[in-house]
Parts: sequence; C-alpha cells; structure tokens
Amino acid sequence: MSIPREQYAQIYKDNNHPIEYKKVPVPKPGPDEVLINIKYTGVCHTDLHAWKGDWPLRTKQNLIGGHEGAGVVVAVGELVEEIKVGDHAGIKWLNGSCGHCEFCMAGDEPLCEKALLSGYTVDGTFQQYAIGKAVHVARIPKEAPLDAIAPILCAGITVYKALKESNVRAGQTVAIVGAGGGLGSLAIQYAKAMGFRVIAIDTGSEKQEMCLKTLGAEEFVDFAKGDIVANVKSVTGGLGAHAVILLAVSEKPFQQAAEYCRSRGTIVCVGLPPKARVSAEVFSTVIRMITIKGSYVGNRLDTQEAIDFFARGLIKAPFKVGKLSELTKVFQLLEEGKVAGRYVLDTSVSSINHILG
Ligand code: 8ID
Ligand code: ZN
Repeated sequence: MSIPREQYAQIYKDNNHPIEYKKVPVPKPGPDEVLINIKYTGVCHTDLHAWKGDWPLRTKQNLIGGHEGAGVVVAVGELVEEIKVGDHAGIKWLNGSCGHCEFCMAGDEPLCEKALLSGYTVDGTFQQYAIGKAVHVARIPKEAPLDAIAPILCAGITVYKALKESNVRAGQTVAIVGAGGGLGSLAIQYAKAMGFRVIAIDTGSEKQEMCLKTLGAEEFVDFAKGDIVANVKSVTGGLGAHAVILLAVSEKPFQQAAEYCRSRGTIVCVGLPPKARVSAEVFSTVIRMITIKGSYVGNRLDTQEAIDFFARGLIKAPFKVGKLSELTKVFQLLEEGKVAGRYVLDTSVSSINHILG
C-alpha cells in the first residue's frame, strides 16, 4: 500500500483563530501504533469546544482536531499483532491510555490520568492519515459503510454507555435532551434498540420531524415552547421520565432535569456546556431518591458493543456529508444549532466539490 509523504489537514493555530486547511507531512506510527487512512470523519461538538478552548483542559498547540475517524489501516508498528494493513478501523476520542493504573486495569480507561485524547491532546482525524495506539483503535467490520459508522466512534459509543449508566430497563422511558443533535440522534436509535421508550427534547421543526418520523421517538418536547417540566410530565402519566440523558450544550437543562425525572430515576450528564453547573433541590432529590451522575465516552468493550449494534443494522441515524475543507462552515452551523444529526466529512480531495456552498 503506497503512503504519500504529504496530505491535507485542518490545523487550529490558536483558539478561535481561523483554521488552516493545508498540506502537512503524513505521520509515522511508533512501535505500538497504527496509521489509518481516514476516509470519513464526523464533526462532534467537542471539536468546536477544542477549537474555542472553552473547557478547563488545555489542548495541544497547532492541533489537528477530530475524533470520529473511520478508514483503512495502511501501516502498523513493529509491536502490533492484532490489526493488519488493509483492516478497517476507527480512531475515537480515547487514543491511548497507560494500561497500568487502577482505572485502566478495571476497564475504565477513559478515567486514566495519562489518557491521550484524539483531536485534543494529540492530533486527530481532520487529516487524511491519522495515528492511534493499536490497543485503542476501533475494529470496523468490512461490510460497514465508513461514512455512516464514523459518528459511532464518539457519539454512538458515548450515548450507548450513557444509556447503560442510566439503569433504565426495557419498556421504561428515557428523556433525551439535545435529541436533535449528533449525540441525540444516535441516542434515540440506541435507546430504541435497547427496548426503551423515548421522549426527545430539542427545538425546531426539522429536528422534531427527524426525532419523531425518522428516528422513532414517541414524543417531542420543544424546549423553546411552553413549560418543559409540565410537558414531560404530561406525556409520562404525571410521574416523569425514568431517566434523563443530558446531551445539550446549554446549562439550563442541567438545572431543570430533576424536576421531570421520575422518583428513583437517574439523570446522566453527558453534554459539556462550558462553566456550567448541575443543580437540583436537595429536599426533593432525597425524598424522591434521584441519582445524578456523569458519563464519559466508553471503554473498549463499550466501543465494540456499540459497533455491533450498528453492524447488525439497528442504528440508522441521518448524517450529512461535506468535504474536509469545509470544517469551518460545519463549526458555524453547529454553533448556530443548525445541524440536525451529524456532519461527516469526506477526506478525499479528488472532487473539490463544495457541497455547503
Ligand atoms: O463523553 C462525553 N461526555 C461526551 C462525548 C461526546 C460529546 C460529551 N460530548 C459533549 C459535547 O462536547 C457537547 O457538549 O456533548 C455535547 C453534545 O455534543 P453534540 O451532540 O455533538 O452537539 P450538537 O450536535 O450541537 O447537539 C446539541 C443539541 O443540543 C440542543 C441543540 O439544539 C442541539 O440539537 N440543545 C441546546 I444547545 N440547548 C438545549 C436545551 N435547553 C438543547 N436541547 C434541549 N434543551
Ligand atoms: Zn465527540
């Protein structure tokens, strides 16, 4: 397999500064790493946080962002045995971890203090050739389309894990807040595949239609219209949802969820609005036995399980395709809340077709 010396990449020179789309050298994998020719990369709201620098965690300088990259392995380091040139594979948020700390040993590698984060502390997938530690690279079955599976590598894994963390059982109801976004659209599909009933919370007719008609939520509550708490209660027999999965990039729902979560229910915080706080009234949290917790991506087993759901044809979420050169435009649309579902970028430069105009 011939590997070029140079490739196109999107580079963040500095937070909030124009992103440079230019040619850079193709990186070389170390002994425990693989080099993947990224065919498609999803654009997660996390990428926008990284470029803006709005989280209390520093990014690498001259960063190549992106962490939902699906492609073909083109080179492997000398210590790599389990994955071969020609295999389909994906780079996800967790690029590497130490393997030795108590969290790694317990299969909680996202909690490893030495974790390497794709498109944040190490270069990610907004380039044609990206590197991942072989033990963390996601294995993608050859039959799976690389464009549709790209969003599974962060959004899919994350929402699948969050739904497991909610302890909801089949037949119970989960409220998905931010349901019309990238994580949300996949959360509806995973929830349904796991036998849960879904109330989608977001805004606008495009997202409403997608959530109800395309993805199969039973109810849609528009957060910009009327009283959310009353509306969620009215569609759940007055008791509220068994679990609330918070995927929104705004603070308000993190302070409201406890009011429409059912007694004994669980609120799972996933979205990461900058400088936001979670809050709930102590008295009712206690006497209604509400659990409030965080959930952060997933481990390697969650990754494989999330991919299995997709490979079995159970996860079908709409996505739009742009070119890698159009990243800045996609960031703008995300910032404005105008992306229903996910954007996936095609990294090939053969057709310089600017789909977004
Ligand atoms: O492991 C994790 N915890 C993890 C993994 C991946 C992503 C966390 N995230 C974080 C991202 O960094 C981001 O903060 O999850 C958040 C959502 O990521 P996304 O799904 O990629 O973002 P999006 O596509 O922009 O979707 C956000 C949706 O939230 C809605 C918007 O309309 C949009 O559809 N929303 C907002 I903003 N305010 C809302 C509100 N008050 C709301 N929906 C309901 N109520
Ligand atoms: Zn992500």
